[in-house]
Amino acid sequence: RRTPTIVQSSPGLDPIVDFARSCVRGLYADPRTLESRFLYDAQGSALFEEITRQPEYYLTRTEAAILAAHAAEIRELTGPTRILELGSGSSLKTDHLLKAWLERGGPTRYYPVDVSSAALSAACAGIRSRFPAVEMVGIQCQYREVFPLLAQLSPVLVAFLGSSIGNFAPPEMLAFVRTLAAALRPGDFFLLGVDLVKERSILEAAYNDQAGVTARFTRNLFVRMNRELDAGIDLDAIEHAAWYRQDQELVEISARFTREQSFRLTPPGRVITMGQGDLVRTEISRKFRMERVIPELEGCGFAAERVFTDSQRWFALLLLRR
Ligand code: AVJ
Repeated sequence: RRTPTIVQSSPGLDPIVDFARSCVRGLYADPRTLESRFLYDAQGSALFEEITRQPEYYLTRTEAAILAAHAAEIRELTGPTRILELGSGSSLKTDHLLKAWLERGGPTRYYPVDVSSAALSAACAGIRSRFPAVEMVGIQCQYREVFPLLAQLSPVLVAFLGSSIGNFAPPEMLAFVRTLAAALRPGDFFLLGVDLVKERSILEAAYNDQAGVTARFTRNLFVRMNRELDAGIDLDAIEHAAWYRQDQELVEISARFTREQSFRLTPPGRVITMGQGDLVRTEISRKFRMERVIPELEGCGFAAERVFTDSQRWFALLLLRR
């Protein structure tokens, strides 16, 4: 039995210190925010997987159906590239891509990238058992840390699925796409999943599931602060809040404090006071319009090769060429 290979970026900063500093910075900011990347510890990644199975959360299901229908065509268009997936999570959607690559023969090389080592090991073990023929190296790091490796992996398809790009504010998204384009070689590909603008009720249901899994996902960030930063936050006084902001075409996800409380994050040991009703934004999830996002991506150095969508036009998969 070969065990999955996972490489880790050299930690420049102690992960606890990184988390603590980020929380202090965000909780003293106006409006208060926490960085979404910290949602994905082992529990958070497992909770996100559970979100993708909720009936209201149409994104994963819809994207998987688009991939199932078009993976072979995508492989036709890209040729036998390596596949590097950003934010691979459980990588189940990736099965469709790997199947299409394997069916055409030749080596299939897959590089899942994830910040969560638990999610990455689970994803690698799953792929290894379902696709023993795939040559795979898991890379545990933040997205931007992988950019310097891309030129060596060319010809490569970078997959960024699930509308994870929607977590970035507009300027950050543009910077991210430009940096990616600069790191790729001409002729390489970028496969991007984007959730599309739709009716408010559908969007708000997706981020407020009946079973309360999304609420547990939001609250888990504070569970993590208690565990890793010894914060002593009263978790019963935190509720999940998510609504669609039509003006900005994004779902804003926050934690709301239902009672006043003070807590301390160690290091650096600063006291934070939250008032009753105070909100801490944990995520934005942007919704896109095809006619706007495609020119934007083209302005960053990509050419739209093909656009795939579902019959309801709820979600789009964009195949872009560098
Ligand atoms: C993983 C960022 C795509 O925005 O839909 C789902 C995260 N948060 N429910 C999304 C999420 C709450 C998800 N992304």
